[in-house]
Amino acid sequence: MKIEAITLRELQMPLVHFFETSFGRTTTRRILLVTVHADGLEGWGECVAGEAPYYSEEYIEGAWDVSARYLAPALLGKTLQSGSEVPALLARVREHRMAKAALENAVWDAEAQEKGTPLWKLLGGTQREIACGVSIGIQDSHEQLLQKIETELAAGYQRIKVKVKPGWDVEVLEKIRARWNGILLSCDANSAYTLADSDRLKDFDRFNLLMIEQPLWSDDFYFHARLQKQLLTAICLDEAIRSARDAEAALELAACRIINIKVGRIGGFSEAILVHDVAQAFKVPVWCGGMLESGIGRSHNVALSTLPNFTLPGDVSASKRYWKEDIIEPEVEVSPQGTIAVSDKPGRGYELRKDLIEKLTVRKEVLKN
Ligand code: OSB
Ligand code: MG
Repeated sequence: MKIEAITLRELQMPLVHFFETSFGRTTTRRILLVTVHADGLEGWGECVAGEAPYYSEEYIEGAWDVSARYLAPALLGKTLQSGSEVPALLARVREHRMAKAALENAVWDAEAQEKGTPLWKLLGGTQREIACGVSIGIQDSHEQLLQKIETELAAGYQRIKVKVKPGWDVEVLEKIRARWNGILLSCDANSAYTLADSDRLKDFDRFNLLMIEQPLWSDDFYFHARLQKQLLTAICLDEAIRSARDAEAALELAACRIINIKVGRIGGFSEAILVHDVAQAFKVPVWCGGMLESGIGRSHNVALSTLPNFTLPGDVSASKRYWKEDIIEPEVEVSPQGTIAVSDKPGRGYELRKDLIEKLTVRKEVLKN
């Protein structure tokens, strides 16, 4: 396929309920979508960068700029067979993984359509059904959090993850465990602690958590390895793992026992598959994380989650938890057993609601050679 044009667009989508982590609260997502136009096909990708550089250094304005100025021009006019050829073409630009992932994944999306294959099969997926958990943000009160957990458990989700930070941690976990002793429960600190908090983190051991996600600095393996030695609870790295090389280094150091794979953070499907493979070789399970994506990113997360070593429930949950109306059809729906069945349709398996996408678009730029 010859890449004839690339469209960048920003959508603004208000969340049904605010989402708060240790680094801040989001009420409306500003979402950068890219469309790759090739041989009459349209491949779509989503850049998961936040509105501000708080989760990582990437943010929507920066991602837009680097995409328009450097990344899209490196693809325009090129003839490609596969999404797997994209990383080499973008390699001259350092980092900017979320911006790169949107473009690479759009090419995979087009490739799946061109080959008439479901995207998940093209990626090497083997599971026809994926297990779903939910990520629940920091709330205004403990009561509000407990109510949310109750709703999600009733909906069938297989694992509850709560966000924690100093001041919203032990007491919260105590209350959850007092009410639901047996559920699969984990927590995510988004780098809110330091080694000075080791005793507090050790205290988390009494809650029988499936994992503690990214307790320490977003760029660290070494001190996570030190902390892991002191904890019974498994550490899962999110922010710190940006490549297969990172995964290998972290696992060799025993900095974690579980990895959260986010295709945006890792820079695209090709590298995400490599991270999956490294973890598998170390017999370390992975799961698919989320970044409050619209249906496009969500459908790509569903496809990635079908790879064999995605053995823990992911943060891949129903569209309606985030959006009044999602931009795909059907929306992502989760069964009462907390699973999503993958589609055998060619491509991403979900149609686009183009009228709604246009309606939500606040900025658009078409790039051509
Ligand atoms: O750390 O997993 C995270 C959302 C934004 C930024 C970081 C994270 C999250 C989530 C939400 O936990 C996952 C989802 O999309 O449901
Ligand atoms: Mg996380």
